[in-house]
Amino acid sequence: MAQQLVPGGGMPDRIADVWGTRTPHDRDTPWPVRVDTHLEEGVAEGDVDRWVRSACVLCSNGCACDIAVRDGRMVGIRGRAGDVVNHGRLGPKGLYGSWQWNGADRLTRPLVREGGRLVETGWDTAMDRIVERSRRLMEEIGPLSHGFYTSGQLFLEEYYALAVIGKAGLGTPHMDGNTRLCTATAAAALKETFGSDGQPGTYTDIDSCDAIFLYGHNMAETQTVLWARVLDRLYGPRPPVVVAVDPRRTRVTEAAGRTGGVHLAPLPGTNQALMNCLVREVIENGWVDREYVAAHTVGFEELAATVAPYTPERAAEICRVPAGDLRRAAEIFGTSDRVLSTVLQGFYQSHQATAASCQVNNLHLLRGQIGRPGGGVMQMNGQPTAQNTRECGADGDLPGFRNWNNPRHIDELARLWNVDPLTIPHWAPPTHAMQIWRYAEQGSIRFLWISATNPAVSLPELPRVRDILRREDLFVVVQDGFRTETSEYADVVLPAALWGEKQGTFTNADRTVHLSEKAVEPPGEARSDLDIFLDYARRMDLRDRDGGPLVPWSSPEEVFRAWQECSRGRPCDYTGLSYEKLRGDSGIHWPCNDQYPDGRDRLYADGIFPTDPDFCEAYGHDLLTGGDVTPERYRAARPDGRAHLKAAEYTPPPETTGEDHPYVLTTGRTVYHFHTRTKTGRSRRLRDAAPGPWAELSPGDAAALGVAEGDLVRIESPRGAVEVPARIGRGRDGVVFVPFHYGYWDTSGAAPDGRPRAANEMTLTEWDPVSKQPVFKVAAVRVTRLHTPGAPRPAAK
Ligand SMILES: Nc1nc2c(c(=O)[nH]1)N[C@H]1C(S)=C(S)[C@@H](COP(=O)(O)OP(=O)(O)OC[C@H]3O[C@@H](n4cnc5c(=O)[nH]c(N)nc54)[C@H](O)[C@@H]3O)O[C@H]1N2
Ligand SMILES: Nc1nc2c(c(=O)[nH]1)N[C@H]1C(S)=C(S)[C@@H](COP(=O)(O)OP(=O)(O)OC[C@H]3O[C@@H](n4cnc5c(=O)[nH]c(N)nc54)[C@H](O)[C@@H]3O)O[C@H]1N2
Ligand code: SF4
Ligand SMILES: [Mo]
Repeated sequence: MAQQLVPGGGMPDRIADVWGTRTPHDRDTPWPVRVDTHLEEGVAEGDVDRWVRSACVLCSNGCACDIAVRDGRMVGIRGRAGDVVNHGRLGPKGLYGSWQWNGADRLTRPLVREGGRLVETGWDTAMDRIVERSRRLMEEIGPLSHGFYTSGQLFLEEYYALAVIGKAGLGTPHMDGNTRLCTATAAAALKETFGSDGQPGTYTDIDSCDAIFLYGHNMAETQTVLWARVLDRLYGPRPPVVVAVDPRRTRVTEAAGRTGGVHLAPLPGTNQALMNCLVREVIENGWVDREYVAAHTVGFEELAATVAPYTPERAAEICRVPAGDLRRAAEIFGTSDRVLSTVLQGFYQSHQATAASCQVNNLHLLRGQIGRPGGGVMQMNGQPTAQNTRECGADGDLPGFRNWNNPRHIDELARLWNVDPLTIPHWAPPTHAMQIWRYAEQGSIRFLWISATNPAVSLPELPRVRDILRREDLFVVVQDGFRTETSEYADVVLPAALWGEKQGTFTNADRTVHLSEKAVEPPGEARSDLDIFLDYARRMDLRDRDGGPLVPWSSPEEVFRAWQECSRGRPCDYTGLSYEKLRGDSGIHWPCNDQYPDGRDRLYADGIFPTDPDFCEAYGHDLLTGGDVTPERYRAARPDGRAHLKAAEYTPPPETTGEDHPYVLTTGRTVYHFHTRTKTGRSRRLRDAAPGPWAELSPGDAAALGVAEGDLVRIESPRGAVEVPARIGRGRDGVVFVPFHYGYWDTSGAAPDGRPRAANEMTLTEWDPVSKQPVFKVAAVRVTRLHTPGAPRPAAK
């Protein structure tokens, strides 16, 4: 077993060596174990009092770990050797960002707004204010006055409690997660094609694939441990070929070159044209598995007709990639024995997000590459617990992947919760986040409860978001472990216990469920999100139809048991799990039930999909317009267990470049920070590794603009601007990349040096018509050089 002790002294330095030492292996052999450990400076393994079971919550990979506790404090972390997900490994965020914020400037008491300022108070005062406002609005306006904007970072039990409170207690359809910004398209693409959410593939597929396609997914930086798994195949015998679709040069796209694969670098916003071409090529060249398609899919004729005009030459012109590269990529897909695909934000955060992601599913169905070892699709998640937001219905879904448009599914929930079915909002789809913010802007939502997300940095078009949060008629509750850009607008701020300070379960991107135990006490009066939600329900006196308490639970495990009942018989069946079982060697995949007592790692091996009209999660949409497919039309298509091959034309992005704004802006991540940095920004190592924002320009564009490395540049869209140093190198001509991690720590919209720097100052309020996921990856901007560091700055305006 390899050991990577990463001691406090800083060697081996996993900032410099992000993926750690290689442990190469052959195809179809198990990924070797390598245990990564990091302890606080001055702490040796022998000093640790206890190791407490958990899994990392700094991305969707869900690496299993143990938290080191000493004198009641978290002092280190170690990967779990026996876990299916990571085989002991951890990445830089897991090692240096997961617990190092403890002891920092946490929220320890509730805050309420008094005379314009936030002041500390006790829980009773804070909760009374919330309940008083909530009751008044419920009486005067009704449930439509209430909106809940939650997260992909709470625990399953917290989402389920919140979902029941919102849907069966208050009866508001206005509940969604920041998962709308993150994995709404993963869910949508899975529903459209397979009839329900649920990741078909599993990480083990990496160990046996012959080709791996990454679509808009910078896995090397955003799922570092998964990339280490890929690297260990690339360095071993019989490595897979890598194909990467990304406008920038990244470690992933470099691997494509090295393995004899292809790097396709489309102009941002043109994925659908590229995908239509790949699908066309697979069909035209006779690489389709006709038998599989006939037995297990519907919609082939329409798909073939839609993609027919997308010749490599036509796609090359739209996407500005060489036609030969498109042909080569299609050939690799069409002729490899076992292909694994992963899809993420380069596809999801665009205007034809669901359409393009469905084409990835289509390629797999056309080749019968699904549910086989090494042959599968990963419609990735990003956040650690996004899967649970979706399955528990704390987003725009109903619990247990139930269909809002199927009255029998509503009746099931009503029976389970013992409420009138009419209480459960189902006259229209649940409200998506972008619409929730719109209702707040228009004044119909008057009460907005924000938990575990920082929208004043992460939503698009921040000048607008700040205006909404500032509205006098909007009562804002913010529940977080820290003060954030968003909390500064709140009427009430609730101090939440964070990871390591509370117990609960969560599910990663390949459906592996982990139990995270409480390692230490939360600081001051901070409480778990579950306790806060349950306290609200008690104070609101929410009751079922017999007058009993609607949410009678008091511990996470009780909520978990209630959730298991809710999941019974659904695709995400948890009935075979228990906290005790999750205390075994490894996390366990759902479904886990009588049929699959140890969990099912790969779905759809039998070619039977959850598309039956009585069972499916959704009847789907027109991919181009987002128009609903009616239940009648869906039934008439008789999918009955077959998957849908869905098609759509390419359309140009909502904002295109012109004379005023000649560059395309795209945004994303760096390996060293997580989102708005509330945790990683409090870790010295990660902060030092990436202390501030920048704009990445191609060498050609930099030369044309007269910009040298480090020069301060102003990037400006029709909505806002940032002023940040330039980095030269990895973009394609015409494309500027800005990381979205850097906010302000106060509400002014400018950093301490007075310069705006949040990427979302510039992004636009547009979304994919099906998934409603915002378009973070395309905006039109102009670029101006401001000055060279060292040279005197222009006088302040
Ligand atoms: N280090 C780190 N890891 C993380 C996170 C983090 O904040 N930091 N966050 C986690 C979360 S919540 C998420 S959602 C994931 C996101 O993980 P990723 O999706 O891998 O991350 P991004 O950087 O947002 O975008 C991926 C790539 O999309 C490319 N791209 C931009 N526009 C286009 C386009 O039009 N077409 C194509 N094909 N590609 C395009 C960008 O160049 C970028 O390299 O990461 C997770 N892991
Ligand atoms: N321009 C641009 N914008 C983007 C993206 C992009 O690629 N480009 N990506 C989008 C994506 S994919 C995502 S996921 C979002 C992420 O955006 P956010 O969700 O806003 O980002 P985070 O910084 O993770 O915010 C989570 C907050 O929850 C708090 N928190 C953590 N754990 C807990 C807990 O247990 N309880 C409570 N109550 N609070 C907790 C943290 O302190 C933090 O303040 O950003 C989106 N915005
Ligand atoms: S890959 Fe993701 S889950 Fe694993 S250690 Fe890194 S941040 Fe944590
Ligand atoms: Mo995300």
